Amino acid sequence: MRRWYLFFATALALCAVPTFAQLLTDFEGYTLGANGQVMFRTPTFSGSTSGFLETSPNLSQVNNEQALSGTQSLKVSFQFKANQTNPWVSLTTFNTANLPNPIISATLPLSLWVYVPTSTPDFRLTLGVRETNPAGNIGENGGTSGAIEFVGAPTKSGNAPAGKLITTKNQWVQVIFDIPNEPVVGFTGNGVLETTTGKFVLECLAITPANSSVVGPYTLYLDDLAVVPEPATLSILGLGVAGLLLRRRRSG
Ligand SMILES: [Ca+2]
Ligand SMILES: [Ca+2]
Repeated sequence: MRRWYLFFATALALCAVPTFAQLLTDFEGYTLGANGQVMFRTPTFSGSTSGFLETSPNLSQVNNEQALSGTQSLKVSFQFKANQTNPWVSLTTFNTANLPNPIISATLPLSLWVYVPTSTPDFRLTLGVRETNPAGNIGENGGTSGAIEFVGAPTKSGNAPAGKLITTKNQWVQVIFDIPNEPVVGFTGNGVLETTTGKFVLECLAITPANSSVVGPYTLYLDDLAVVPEPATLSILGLGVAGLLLRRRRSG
């Protein structure tokens, strides 16, 4: 009887873990070639950073050149003008036609996958969250009112945040912003994460060149943005299951 219970509890725990991730988008089902239409605007859309950029390339485009899940991802491509001070790009979700201003959790990590071709120079990736106190579900439109904080960057130069350094080329890499435990620096905000609802809006991905004098072009692919369980929660759950099995063995 207890053995069955243990088996059932273990199976339940193992099954529950993967389904807990809440997918924001995998870019499947959207028209190939759609540019600035799915979650993210084109690189030059944000007035905060458009002055740093050449007008071409200017892509946030649904494509099938690379994909982690399915056959599609989002191809992002841009180039900086020469001789810019503290250049960066705000790849914003501001009122995009599809999946605008998506709500994310303030207490759970945001995961995304990035593929960087060899030709793209190294860059840093930062998560911009907007404190809109959204009440909706994860992934729904959380609105555009509130201050913006940079998550995953301890410092910024000018307004260019020094987020996670991305150097791996030619393969999909998972980038996790463990929101409750990341360094935070203010953009329009005060550098402190604040929410009355336990949620934020994913306002932008900030891309900062590792070497500010390297103009690019920068091309990268994004896929499978999701709110995922805390790594610690997974470990504790795993330890709990292992502990149960061990106890069962010892007592048996
Ligand atoms: Ca995909
Ligand atoms: Ca704040």
